[in-house]
Amino acid sequence: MPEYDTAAEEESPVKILIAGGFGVGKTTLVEAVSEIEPLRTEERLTAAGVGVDDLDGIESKTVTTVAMDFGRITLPDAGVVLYLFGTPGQERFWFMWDDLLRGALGAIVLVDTRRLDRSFAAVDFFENRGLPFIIGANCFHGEQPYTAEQIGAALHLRDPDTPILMLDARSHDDIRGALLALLDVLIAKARASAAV
Ligand SMILES: Nc1nc2c(ncn2[C@@H]2O[C@H](COP(=O)(O)OP(=O)(O)O)[C@@H](O)[C@H]2O)c(=O)[nH]1
Ligand SMILES: [Mg+2]
Repeated sequence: MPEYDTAAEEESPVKILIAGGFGVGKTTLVEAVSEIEPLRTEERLTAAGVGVDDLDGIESKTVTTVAMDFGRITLPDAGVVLYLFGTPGQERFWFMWDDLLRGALGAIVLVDTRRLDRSFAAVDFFENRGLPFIIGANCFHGEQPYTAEQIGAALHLRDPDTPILMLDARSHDDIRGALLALLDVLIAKARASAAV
C-alpha cells in the first residue's frame, strides 16, 4: 500500500485583485511573484493615451496594461493558491472593474507616494463595495519619505486598522509578505462575521 500524506490537502483557490493607479507597479508585482508565466496584456502606449495617461515622472514607461495581468502563487502553509488579477490602471478601462470584482476575496491597493491621488479611486471602489484590502506603499527608489500613519491619513482610509506595508513591487519576499498580511485580514474578518 502506498503511503498517502493525509495532511497534504488540495489548496483552496482564492482570487485576489492587485489595484492602484497608473504606473504604481501592478504588472511588476504580478510578474515578481507568479509561479506561472504571467499572462500579460500589455500594449505599447498609443495615441489613445496621449494627453490622457499622465506619464509625468514615469517617462520610461512605454507599455501599459490594457486589460489585465494574471498570475498565480501557491502558499502551502496557508493552504491556498492565490490567483492574482492586476486591474487596468487607466480610467478608460473602469468598465471592467465590476467584472474583476466577481469572486474576489480581497485586494492589494498599490500606492506610489509621489502620486498618491492615482490610487484614491481604487480605495474608494473597494471601500464602497466592502472588499477587504491592504495598502502596499511601493518604495520606488528603496526609500519612503512617509510613515505608514501619514500614508493612511493622506488616503483617508475608512478603516484605521487597514494594514499599510512598505514594499518593493519587484521583491518576491515583500509581495509574499503582503499577500500573507492580506490573508490575515481575510481570516480575521471571516472569524468576526462567523462570531456574530
Ligand atoms: N525602482 C522601482 N521601479 C519600479 C518598482 N515597481 C515598478 N517599477 C517600475 O515602474 C514602472 C511602472 O510599473 P508597472 O508595473 O508597469 O505599473 P502598473 O501600471 O501599475 O502595471 C515600470 O517601469 C517598473 O519597472 C519598484 O518597486 N521600484
Ligand atoms: Mg500594468
